[in-house]
Amino acid sequence: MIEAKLSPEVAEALATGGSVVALESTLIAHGLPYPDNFAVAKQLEADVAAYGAVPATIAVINGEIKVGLSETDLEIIAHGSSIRKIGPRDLPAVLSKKESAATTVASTSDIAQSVGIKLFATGGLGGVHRGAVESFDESADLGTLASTPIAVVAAGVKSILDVAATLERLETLGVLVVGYRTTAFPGFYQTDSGYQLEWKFDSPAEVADLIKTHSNLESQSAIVVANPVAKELELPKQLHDDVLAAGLAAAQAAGITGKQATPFLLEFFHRETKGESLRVNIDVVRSNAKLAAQIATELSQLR
Ligand code: PSU
Ligand code: MN
Repeated sequence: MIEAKLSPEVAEALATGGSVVALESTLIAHGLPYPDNFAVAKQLEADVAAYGAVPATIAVINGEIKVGLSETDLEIIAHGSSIRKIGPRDLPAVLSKKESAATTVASTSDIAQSVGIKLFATGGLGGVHRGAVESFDESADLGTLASTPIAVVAAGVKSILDVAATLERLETLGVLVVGYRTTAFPGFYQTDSGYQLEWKFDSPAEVADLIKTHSNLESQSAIVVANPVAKELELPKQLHDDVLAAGLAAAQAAGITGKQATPFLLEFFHRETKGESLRVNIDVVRSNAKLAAQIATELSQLR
């Protein structure tokens, strides 16, 4: 069993059937540069609250799993370069050593689900890396989503990945992926990845009903609610494709593999696009946090 320390607001909302949205800490610690990341962490919490839900940012602080962070906790995470990025398998090690760590989509989902949270908002999911046929690099996010009943609002998977292979793996693993107001699978920095989805849901109430139905069926997998960045806010395609090609080449030249790959490429994007990708990344996570809060609020009215 996962034992976590809930903030008073989160504990109260969970006890009274209120709406709660989980937020992850890896995107703060390793996905965004300091000090913007601290401001974004606060902004995401405010966005969730503005739509009537309680934000629950999740991390490990000094050997304790926390659901709902204090300002001091957020500071620790935001100064994250020295903080580990941990998946579910690392939890016992970091707790045992009484360290602090940032949780990924996988470990955040695991913890959130175990305390009774139904909605989780992030930027883009992890998935199958390019060249995975040789490297075997597939994010632990996928395995966890297969066995964790929670709804994750994300702008698809990061475009640095092999998107087609990731969609195939999600199908194999039994993870339902639905588009929010679209059947075009989002491409993280871009509205459309070029891949199609079979399902489209058009309002927070419709998604809440889907989550309720999934729960009635006692389905054990996650649902991915794919929420695209608005067309006028996306990263221009040519810029995206050029920077991605350069970033993949730079990662290879520098021998970057494994869990360093995602932070390296995100940082490369932020630097080479002179902050444009950072702006899109922030738009994406804010929009996902707001949608998750709206869905959570609808869901608490259904229950
Ligand atoms: N989405 C973002 N920024 C991020 C991540 C997702 O917008 O930094 C993080 C998530 O925590 C995700 C992780 O779980 O990257 C995946 O890393 P890997 O590919 O090493 O499993
Ligand atoms: Mn990996």
